[in-house]
Amino acid sequence: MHTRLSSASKEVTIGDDQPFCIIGERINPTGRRLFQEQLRAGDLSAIERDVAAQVAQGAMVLDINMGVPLTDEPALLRRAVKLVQSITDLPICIDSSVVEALEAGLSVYEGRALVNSITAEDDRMAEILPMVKHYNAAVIALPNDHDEIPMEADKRLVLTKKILDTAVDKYGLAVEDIIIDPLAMPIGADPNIVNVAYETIHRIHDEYGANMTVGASNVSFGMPGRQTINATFLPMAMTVGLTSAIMDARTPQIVEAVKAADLLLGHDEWGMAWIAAHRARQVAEKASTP
Ligand code: THG
Repeated sequence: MHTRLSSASKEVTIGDDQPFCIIGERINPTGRRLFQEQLRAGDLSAIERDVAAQVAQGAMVLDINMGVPLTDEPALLRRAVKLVQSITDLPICIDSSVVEALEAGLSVYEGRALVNSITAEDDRMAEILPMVKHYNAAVIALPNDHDEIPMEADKRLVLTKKILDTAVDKYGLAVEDIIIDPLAMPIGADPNIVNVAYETIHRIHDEYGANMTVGASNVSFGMPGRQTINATFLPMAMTVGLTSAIMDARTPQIVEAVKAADLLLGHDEWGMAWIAAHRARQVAEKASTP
């Protein structure tokens, strides 16, 4: 099962026989007050630094979320998509809860985008899936109903089936163009909630072979030592079938944990990527030593 994303000049393939797809989470104003103020004033310059930092550490796709209260989100997202595409060739994940903003982003995007996201609600699917089809994009789907986030894997599986059936039978999408988000929630809120995510990932992989992504930083929210928790969560999720994550791509500890898991799970034959990254670090170190 391969999900293809692209920019004007670069293609990325997500699949369970591919290196894990690292989607950089950073271009998102949630919890960043200064960035929110800048965006409100129409200043998008921080995005250029966010792109550079994520690209340098190994992001393969970039998530863009422009959800700032009291702004024209469609206009902001349109500008952000254009800006990011002018400085990097990585494909983009267009992240918004506002349908008009998703449409604005898609309308200027060059390539095959990832739309983030739909839920299992009929009205949400009816608004967004025809657009995904029209723009030949792929889409992230959350097994959520109305306002309820199901706490059991069984319910998440039922909603996943509903989404896949609806997207394929009613809106003519291919299963490989639906990326399921099995819902990663803070471990601090419930000691069993990450086990529920692992069970959901395992069963979706078994039953549908679908590609999946999660907001990986969610699991450590409110805990100390977030980076270690994130760097442990991801390889464990990879062993049960997670194929990508919207994650902190700027922290080497987390990215290296994912790359080591790729190697150990047979997605980096002969350690070619692992060894090449090591050599590149050696060269960079040598160059910076006087
Ligand atoms: N699923 C899907 N999409 C998503 C999420 C998901 N998009 C948004 C979010 N969840 C994933 N993105 C982020 C982005 C940033 C952080 C977490 C998730 C984050 N930010 C720092 C914090 O809150 O501590 C603040 C940033 C800073 O100040 O440096 O952790 O689950 N489909």
